[in-house]
Amino acid sequence: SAVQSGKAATKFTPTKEDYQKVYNRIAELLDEAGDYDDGSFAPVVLRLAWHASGTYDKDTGTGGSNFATMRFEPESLHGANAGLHVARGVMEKIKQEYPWISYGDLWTLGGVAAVQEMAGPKIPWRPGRIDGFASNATPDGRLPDASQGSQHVRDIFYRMGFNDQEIVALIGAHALGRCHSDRSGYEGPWTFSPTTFTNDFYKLLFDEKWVWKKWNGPKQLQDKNTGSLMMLPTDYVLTQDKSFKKYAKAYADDQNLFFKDFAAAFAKLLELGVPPQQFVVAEPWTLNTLEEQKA
Ligand code: ZEM
Repeated sequence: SAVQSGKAATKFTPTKEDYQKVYNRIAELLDEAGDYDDGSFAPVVLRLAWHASGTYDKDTGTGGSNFATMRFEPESLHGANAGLHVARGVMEKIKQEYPWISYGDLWTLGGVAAVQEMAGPKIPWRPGRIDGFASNATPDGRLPDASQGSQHVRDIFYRMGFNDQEIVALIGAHALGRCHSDRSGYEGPWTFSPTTFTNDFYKLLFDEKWVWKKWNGPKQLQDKNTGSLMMLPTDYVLTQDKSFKKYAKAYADDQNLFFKDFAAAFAKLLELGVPPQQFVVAEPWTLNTLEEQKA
């Protein structure tokens, strides 16, 4: 062995194929959700990738996906992260099988697999994040508050370095998953197909009539027609703010444009806070879906 011979052990250098293996294992586990929500862990795993990255502050260079600090308290207990223990638990199984991958790479790769396996666009991705410490965590309050208006949404996303077009594209992820009253306080899904990536979020925003839900919970909207869909106040802002509305309409009218713009903005989100020299390749990779790998 390396120890007996006195030589340093050779460090395992994973290749693109190794990351594809991890991707594949994530993709399998996303589907093994049984009765959980709509039968898939993909939406909550996508939300983990977003919350791990969305703490970034461009002025101080703090936060972002590099150190995976949500593993530690108090960040794991921040109100915005309620429920994400489910996603971290799924990811932990993968970490046990592939211990060489960093948590930051694993969680962001989870976001990539979630989008792609739910029939979304290809998300360019590359490894290089390192595991940090609790001391690398950012204070509470960096993620958006759904009860607020357009000024708050801009403050939060401009801090990460996004523009209005990218903000609107990113929030289109609300085609997926649902709100849980025991997590955020809000309740219900945004679309009728919460495990398929579509531009339905924007279509519904404009096509349905939205009314305030009459209940004891936080202020949220429901579709007048069926009452079974929801919008957060920050979602509705995309139809009220002139600049946001322009992009939201464009995405409602053009699915391909949404897919293209979402892929670019989400790939950018996943790299926030990672020093460029840490990435092991200059050009991000495109990993294949399970479907594409079927002979
Ligand atoms: Zn969300 N999001 N989000 N989001 N989000 C929830 C759920 C999901 C906001 C927000 O407060 C909430 C982005 C932007 C913003 C997803 C992805 C992305 C929930 C419900 C809330 C309250 C949580 C719960 O109760 O479980 C706000 C205010 C946002 C911006 C203004 C961006 C950007 C996302 C990805 C790119 C996803 C996939 C979910 C569904 C999670 C699940 O468990 O089903």
